[in-house]
Amino acid sequence: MKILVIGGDGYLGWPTALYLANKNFNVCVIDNFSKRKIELDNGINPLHILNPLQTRIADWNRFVKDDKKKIKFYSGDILNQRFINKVLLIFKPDHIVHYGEQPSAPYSMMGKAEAEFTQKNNILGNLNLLFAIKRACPNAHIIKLGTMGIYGTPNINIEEGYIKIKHKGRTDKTLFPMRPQSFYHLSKAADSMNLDFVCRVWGFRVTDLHQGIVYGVNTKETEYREEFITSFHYDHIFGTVLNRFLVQAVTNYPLTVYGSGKQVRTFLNIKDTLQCIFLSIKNPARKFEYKVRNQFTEKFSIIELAQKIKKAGHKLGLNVAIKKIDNPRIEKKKHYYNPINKEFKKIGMKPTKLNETFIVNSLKYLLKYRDKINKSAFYPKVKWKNQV
Ligand code: USQ
Repeated sequence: MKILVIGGDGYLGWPTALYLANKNFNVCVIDNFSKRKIELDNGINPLHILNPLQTRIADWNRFVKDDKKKIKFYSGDILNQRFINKVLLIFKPDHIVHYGEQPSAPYSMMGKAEAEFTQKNNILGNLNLLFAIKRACPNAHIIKLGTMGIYGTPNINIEEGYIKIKHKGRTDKTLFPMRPQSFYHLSKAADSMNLDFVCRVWGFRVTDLHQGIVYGVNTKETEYREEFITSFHYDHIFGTVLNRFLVQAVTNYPLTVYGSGKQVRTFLNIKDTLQCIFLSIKNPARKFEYKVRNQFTEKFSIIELAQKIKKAGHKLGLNVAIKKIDNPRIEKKKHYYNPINKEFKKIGMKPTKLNETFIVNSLKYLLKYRDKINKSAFYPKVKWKNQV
């Protein structure tokens, strides 16, 4: 079975490619390296400086020896219609795992240029992909990385993609209302609308994974060798909250809780992201089906997370402090939050819980790299209100 991974250089794309290749899927990876450019422009680095993707793939292919586990690679941008057409015509994938988007909410809120780049890259890239699939492999199953952030924080339970509505005595089923909180999250909402549309009109098969906040440094394959490590960020642009708190804890930097910390979000371990991709391949959407799965395992308030890390840090003798700072984002201080995630459970998802052992082990791992951490990248510099 052939699988194309778009965005194979990223935090999730790279471990996904290794994981699927290791399961003997025929994997091809593409990437436009736009995240590396944003890193350069903003003077930020992931924890480990990574070799170019070509080198990492060559290292992997030498390491696995078995031809079935080797990964193919094309460098290019899905904003270039000819490039993505060509890749699909040559490779003819059965499944396309689409991570190839600008993934940072703060980046998208820096200013007009960054908002425009995010929306163009994500929405038009996705649109090009849909047209390329129509031409080259209309039966391919798309597994698209969406986000829980498209729903916002509504005062009702968040269903998986759809909601039944009753209006003036009549009922219907419609996409769940979307109220995203950044230009990045908005781009994913637009993607979802386009994906739903091509299922209804062209008979496409799409699984849209509305994923929560991912945490964790390593997966089984990235631990095989140092060269296989993934792009782990802790800075204020690409670092997500739990990963940032873990890194802050090992450098004695107070955990940066935004606002009251009472905002609640959904989370999952990076290993569970891979499990969810595998389950989505095994349980694909049918023709004309736009299948939405809410992809998370647990929910926590931000302050609850900070307290968990503080407690685990103390076990290691770390002096972890928590500091509430002005929230640079526009978020509700306190809100109802009850998202549903039954769809993955139905198909056999085995959640990895965020327990103290995991936190302690992550801190022990990060302590080894304490001297490489750039503390000046922690403080949030992008303010939602100041966008020009
Ligand atoms: N937060 C803090 N302190 C920090 C960083 C964040 O309190 O140092 C808070 C934020 O105010 C927010 C929450 O933590 O309430 C989550 O922020 P985040 O930066 O971890 O995550 P977010 O910007 O929402 O985006 C991340 C990924 C994105 C993915 C999304 C899933 O970058 O690609 O789509 O998580 S979700 O949040 O469910 O939409």
